Amino acid sequence: MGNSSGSSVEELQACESHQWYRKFMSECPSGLLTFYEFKQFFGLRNLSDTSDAYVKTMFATFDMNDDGFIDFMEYVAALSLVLKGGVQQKLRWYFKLYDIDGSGCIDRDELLLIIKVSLASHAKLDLEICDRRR
Ligand SMILES: [Ca+2]
Ligand SMILES: [Ca+2]
Repeated sequence: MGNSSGSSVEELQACESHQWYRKFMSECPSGLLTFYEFKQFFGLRNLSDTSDAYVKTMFATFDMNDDGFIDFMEYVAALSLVLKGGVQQKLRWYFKLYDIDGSGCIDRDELLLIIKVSLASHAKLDLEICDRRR
């Protein structure tokens, strides 16, 4: 990474991550997010079975010690990786996210699921945008 100090992108990212930390503290004062709260947190409602399975995998990726909760440290670790991590780190994280059965490779079914979920979420986004325009 370059050492250009005070670039606006870095400032923006720092500001953005600060907001995410505050969101966690205000919406989750107990410091532990359950799967249900995780969905609420990201505003994920009325998910199809496919999307729900995907979000569950995402939750498991955040929940590094597999205790069924996302604590603040796990949240910060995942967030800082997504916001500030290098390309390699991000790729590894996304790979883990998409390799649902943890086999070490992304097979045809997993690839199909990724496509299905991203199409579904785009469709949902379009719907939400349409709703707002009304
Ligand atoms: Ca945990
Ligand atoms: Ca796999």
